[in-house]
Parts: sequence; C-alpha cells; structure tokens
Amino acid sequence: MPFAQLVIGPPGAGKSTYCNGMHQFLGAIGRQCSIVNLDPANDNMSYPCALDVRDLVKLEEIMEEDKLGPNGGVLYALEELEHNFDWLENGLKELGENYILFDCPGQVELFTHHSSLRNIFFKIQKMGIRVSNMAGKDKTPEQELTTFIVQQLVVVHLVDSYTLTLPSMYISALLLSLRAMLQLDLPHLNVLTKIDNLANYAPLPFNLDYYTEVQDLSYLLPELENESSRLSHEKFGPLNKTIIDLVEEFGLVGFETLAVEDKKSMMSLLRAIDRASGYAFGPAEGANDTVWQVAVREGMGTTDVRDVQERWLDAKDEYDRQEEKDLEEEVRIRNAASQVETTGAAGSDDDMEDDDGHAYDEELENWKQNMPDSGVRVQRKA
Ligand SMILES: Nc1nc2c(ncn2[C@@H]2O[C@H](COP(=O)(O)OP(=O)(O)O)[C@@H](O)[C@H]2O)c(=O)[nH]1
Ligand SMILES: [Mg+2]
Repeated sequence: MPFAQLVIGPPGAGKSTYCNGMHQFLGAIGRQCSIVNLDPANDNMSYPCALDVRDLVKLEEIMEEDKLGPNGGVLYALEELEHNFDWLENGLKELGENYILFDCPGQVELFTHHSSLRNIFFKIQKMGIRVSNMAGKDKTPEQELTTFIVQQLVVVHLVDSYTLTLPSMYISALLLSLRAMLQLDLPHLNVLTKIDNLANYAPLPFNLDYYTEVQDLSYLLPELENESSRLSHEKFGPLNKTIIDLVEEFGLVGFETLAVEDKKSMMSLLRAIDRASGYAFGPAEGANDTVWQVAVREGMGTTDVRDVQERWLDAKDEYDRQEEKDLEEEVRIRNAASQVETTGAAGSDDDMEDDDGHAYDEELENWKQNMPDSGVRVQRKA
C-alpha cells in the first residue's frame, strides 16, 4: 500500500459514493485499488470492501453497551480502533501494494479536535513498506539492504457544494477545511462535491472560481449581512470580519470540484490527488491502454474551474444534450464494430480499433476536440 487517499468530510458529503466511483475509475485505468471502510456506522456499502472496521467495532453495539449517542459512539469506536491498531495493520498488509481508499466517518469532531483519527492516520503513514534492493538474489539477510518507503497519504476532504448557496455555510466550510488541514497535518485537498447539483439552486452571487480559489472574502460581508437579520446585528460585523481575516491570513484553503458520475471531473481530481501524493505511474498501467489511461497519463484531464462553471452552471443543458448525443454515437460505433467482428469482416482499419473492436484512437480524438476549452473567461457577476 504505497499510496492511499483518506476520504473525510461531513455526513452526506458524498464520501462513500466517491470511494465507489474512484474505485471504479481506478479499475478502469488499470490501477489496483482496494477500499477500506473506517466508518463504524457504515452498514450499507455499495462498493466491494476489502477491510471493514465493523468487523472490529459496530456503532450500534457500542451505543447499546455503553449507553452512548451516535456521535459519542463513533468517537468511542475510533478510540477502540486506535488502541487495536494491530488489527488494521494486519489487514492492510494483506492488501499488498494496492492503492487504498479509506472511507472515513463523518463526525466533524474527528477531524477538528479529537485525536484518534489523526493518530490512526499517522500510524498508517509510519507503517510504510520495506523494499529490498536484492530481490531474487542469493544473499544472506545480513547482506540484504532494505529501503523504507513512507506511506504516501493524501487527505481528500469532501464538502457538499450546497454550502455555496449561503454565505454563512460557505464561511463555516472554510473554517472546517482550515481546521482539518491544521489538525491532520498531511497533504490535503478540499473538494466541492455534487457540483452537478449546483444549477438546481438559486444563482450564486459570484462565479465558481471566486469560491474555489477563495478570492477576496470581504466581498462576502454584505452578503452575510443580507442573509439574516441576526447576522446583520452590529455585534456580528466585527466577528464576521475577524473570521474572514483569519481564513485569509492562513491562505491555505482552496477547493477542487467534483461531479462523481462525470469521468472528466474524476480524472481532473485524480490528477490533482496524484500531484499531491507524488504518485508515479507504475508498470500496472502500460500495455493495452484505454483512452482514459492515456488521458490521465498525458495530463489531458486538467480542467479549469471556469470550464467547470460553464459545464455545470452556465451551459449545463447544452452540455447534457451534447453528452447524450456523444454517448449515442459511441454506442452506435461499438455496435457497428461488434457487428463487423461477428460477421468476420474486421481488418479494414486495424489501427483504429483495439482487440475489442473499440475505436479508441477515434474516441480519443473526439474527446480531445470536445474538451471544454472555450477560452471564454466568465466575468464575475457581482
Ligand atoms: N448529484 C450528486 N449526488 C451525489 C454525488 N455524490 C454523492 N451524491 C449523493 O449524496 C448522498 C450522500 O452520499 P454518501 O456517499 O452516502 O455520503 P457520505 O455520508 O459522505 O458517505 C447520496 O444520496 C449520493 O447519491 C454527486 O457527485 N452528485
Ligand atoms: Mg458514508
């Protein structure tokens, strides 16, 4: 397990859905991946779980036995896990060198001030792996030199993009993200999830890049005051200003975006995560590449937030229609290819198709041309 993502975020932010989606995406690009569930309340998993903390502790049993509520129960369960780290360590060793996704619990206390989750992450990081420099050679153990590689962990902190719809929620998301970054002290990416849902809410007063790049927060002050009569009270003015100054002084928080069902969005996020973890493409990704493997490796997946704005807010319906058309076209090409294959008439255009009769080069070319790269810079509305 040389590389892993620690997926955190408040309940409902989309952690388990993301783990499922990322597991499928990594599988599609040929990266061996396993999911480890660290959420003792997660009793309905939609993904194949390689190691489940519920085999060690179950939230409902703790609540029953120790007369705790759901929040206290999760904290207690994580303390149990910390004190029984051997169980996790042995389980992780079984997973060999797979890329790991940790689906973490959502109680914010765990990544704002409670120490167990942080201690568990540090222990995982220290586990590392030993790599022999003499594999396969006839040497005694004394002669054998080993290099210790520290585990490369990246915290992926998911926040529902619904928080953008109210200035006070956005500020609290900034504070939460900042606190998690300081508390966990690991390479860290904050991600606004469900970006495909944003168009369903009232229009935002600023463009998406304002929120993802955490631009001049003083613009938010009047918006905050307009939000509710309580926030416009004279006492709140200086408090709001102080909080905003605090976030700006650290200058640490920024956001990636994610629509979990959109491959381009997943690819763009994976590239950001790979940059943060220093992931080097291994031999598992090489021969028989699919279009998505090529695209991830060649860096074609980097998406600008202004393109995300155009795709999911400004021209969502047009893009949805176009994608539907592209999909129909892809299905048509696949069907035509498989028909050619079954009638044995294949071979007229070998270099355009792989063994499955799939027109990868053509698909790659189409895809490159359809990459959202309009060059239009959307102006801030307010
Ligand atoms: N529209 C949309 N819904 C999502 C996305 N990601 C997650 N969801 C939904 O958000 C809800 C909560 O997701 P879940 O993964 O259970 O959140 P968790 O509590 O953080 O593990 C589910 O109903 C998901 O279907 C997304 O990218 N787009
Ligand atoms: Mg979950």
